[in-house]
Amino acid sequence: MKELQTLTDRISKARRLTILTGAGLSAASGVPTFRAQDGLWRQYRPEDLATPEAFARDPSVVWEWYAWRRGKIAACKPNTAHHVVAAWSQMPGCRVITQNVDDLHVRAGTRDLLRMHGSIWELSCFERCPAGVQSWRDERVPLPDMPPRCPHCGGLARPAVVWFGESLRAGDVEAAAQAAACDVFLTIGTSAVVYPAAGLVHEARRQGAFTAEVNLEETAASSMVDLAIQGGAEQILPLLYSFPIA
Ligand code: BV8
Repeated sequence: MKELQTLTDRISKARRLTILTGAGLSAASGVPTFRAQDGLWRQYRPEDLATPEAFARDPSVVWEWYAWRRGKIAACKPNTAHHVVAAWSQMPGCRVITQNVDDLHVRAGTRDLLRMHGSIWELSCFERCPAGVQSWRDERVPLPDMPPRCPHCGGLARPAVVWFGESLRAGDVEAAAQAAACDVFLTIGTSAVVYPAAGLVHEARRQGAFTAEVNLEETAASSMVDLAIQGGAEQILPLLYSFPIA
């Protein structure tokens, strides 16, 4: 396929390569995506559970959902797409930005990963007590006490993820915007509907980057990128990866 060769060349020649990933990157590992049918948990839409309002209303049901996802993710391992992204991340000038909270990129050894929406393996204090604002890592599955408590103030602990209606960490938005200034911007496995992440490919294009998308299907970004390749990331990425030219 000519497109594959074009993109392989662009990536291997890029001095500044920026990669944005979404739930589709982890689909082949068995992690449910948000929009696919199996994305629904019971009858809830993710947007209904991943909000501070939902947590304040019923922290137990929201924690049950995160515990269910932690259980699923704990049984998964990075797939070939994660390993190719990890290899690219070793290249000078490469930035990897993910919307995923599963940390499979971390487990694949991705260098300098920007986790825009946080990590499902980190908790923080919902009451925002001074010591509990800084998140702490807890990978225990199952979590011994549900809902978990803040070890500092005994108040409710929450998943240290960015919920809908919550602003991202200031530094992360900044870093993501800087990473959009690149030669090649590659968006992989995201439906491109959640902002500010979905705005990055537009920003990259505005700054003159060659923009490309790998996704199983058409997305909100497909019509505006220079090159859209339809297929599974776990199949396509190994074809795009050429050992770095010394
Ligand atoms: C904010 C963490 C300031 C939690 C997540 C501008 C316009 C419109 C709305 C807004 C806007 N600005 C802000 C908003 C509101 C909102 C938003 O964007 N709403 C959307 C729904 C319209 N944004 C926010 O609230 C953000 N905060 O802006 O703060 C502010 C506040 C209020 C008002 C104004 C400004 C915070 C957003 C972060 C929310 N947290 N996750 C958790 O995980 O529990 S978002 C979460 O959903 C994920 O992290 C991810 O970002 C998103 C899911 O999207 P994808 O990853 O793309 O997954 P999806 O399932 O949708 O698609 C999978 C894709 O993969 C599909 O295309 C499929 O075809 C493809 N695929 C499947 N298998 C494969 C594959 N591709 C390749 N290979 C395969 N094998």
